[in-house]
Amino acid sequence: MKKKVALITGISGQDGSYLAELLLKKNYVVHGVIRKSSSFNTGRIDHIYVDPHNKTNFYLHYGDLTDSNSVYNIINNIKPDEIYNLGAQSHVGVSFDNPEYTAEVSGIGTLRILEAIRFLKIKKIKFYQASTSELFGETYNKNIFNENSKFHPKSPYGVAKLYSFWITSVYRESYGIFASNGILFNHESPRRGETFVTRKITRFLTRKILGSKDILYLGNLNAKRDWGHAADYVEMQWRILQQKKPEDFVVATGNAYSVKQFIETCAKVLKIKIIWQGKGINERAYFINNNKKELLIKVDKRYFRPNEVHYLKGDARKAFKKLRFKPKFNFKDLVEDMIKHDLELARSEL
Ligand code: NAP
Ligand code: G4F
Repeated sequence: MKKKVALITGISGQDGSYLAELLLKKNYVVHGVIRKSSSFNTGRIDHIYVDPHNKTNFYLHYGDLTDSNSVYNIINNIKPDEIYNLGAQSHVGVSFDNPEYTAEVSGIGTLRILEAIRFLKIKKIKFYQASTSELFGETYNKNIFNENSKFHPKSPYGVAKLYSFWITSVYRESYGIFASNGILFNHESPRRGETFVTRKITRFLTRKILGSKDILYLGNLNAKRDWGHAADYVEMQWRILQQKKPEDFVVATGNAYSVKQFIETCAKVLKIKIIWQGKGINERAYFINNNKKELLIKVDKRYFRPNEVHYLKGDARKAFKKLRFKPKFNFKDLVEDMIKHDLELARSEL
């Protein structure tokens, strides 16, 4: 039987690397788009690339979502069965500093792919758009968001992704392209970028218990997120494209925890005692070790955003039913997985 061919933008990112592994296990030929960078940016996929088993089914191409020609040429050369558009400037905080670039990559980048599919008239292509819970932004009456909830993005990233969400829907309705949005709530893993809050915390705490003298500076400790595991969520990305008809799905766990609760769960897993003192900008966490109190975490307003999404919790009942979504990792499993990995990493750095 002819193998299915997938193209992944953002293959060097957290989700891209898990999705590539998943598709290779499912016997796909996987092509990925990587950017030219002055330093190595393929750390999450090097193990796939060097594995001799993947010699004839894993390919990387230089390209960029800001460059229409590269997007068009890659799609034209590969003629994939499925395209997963995971490439993005994906950091909400950074999007306030680079709003135009964020719009180009995370917004117009999606249009560039859809336009290539339209021009090339490759009917078989199924398109997945990495949409996000950042589309919801504001909490109105109900504290839980589903596919029918109102959108109210609160960052340049959220607005760029809102464009992508709607242009995906418009190309589906206007041109009959199989194009679906996965509206994914936060998902983390040991491969999460180190500037996102969960990984920033697990990297810091695991170094700390091995003797680091550093202090961690964080922003809003009270923000709540619905945190799942990336390995579970890429399976849903694939399942969304295996449906008979293109549709949009919310993917979430249905539980929300604050940044502070994330820290406390890490402390429990690491069996360390921390106490909190002060309020607001003066809030601090201390590490209690042999009855000695050592400063661990301080709030730093440099990490506050000009506009904050305070609360995100998803209602994924549609995905539970239609995609048979059953996450393997709960919140504690996720924290344990990240801590275990980062503890080994910290030890290897000693
Ligand atoms: P990530 O780790 O930040 O990965 C982003 C990927 O996009 C990287 O491979 C990056 O390449 C690539 N990229 C950045 N700019 C690009 C450009 N101009 N052209 C082509 N590729 C570019 O993000 P992630 O956590 O895996 O998330 C995957 C997707 O899901 C993103 O679109 C994100 O916005 C969306 N999403 C994520 C979450 C979440 O909680 N993780 C939730 C909802 C939606 P480099 O490695 O070279 O930087
Ligand atoms: O880890 P974060 O930066 O993730 P955020 O902003 O929720 O965005 C992530 O999830 C979205 C899905 O909802 C994705 F679309 C997006 O691509 C990305 O993957 O921040 C989480 C929360 C925020 O409220 C932030 O203000 O943590 C708060 N926070 C507190 N201190 C911090 C910090 N965030 C970061 N990055 N760094 C801090 O020091």
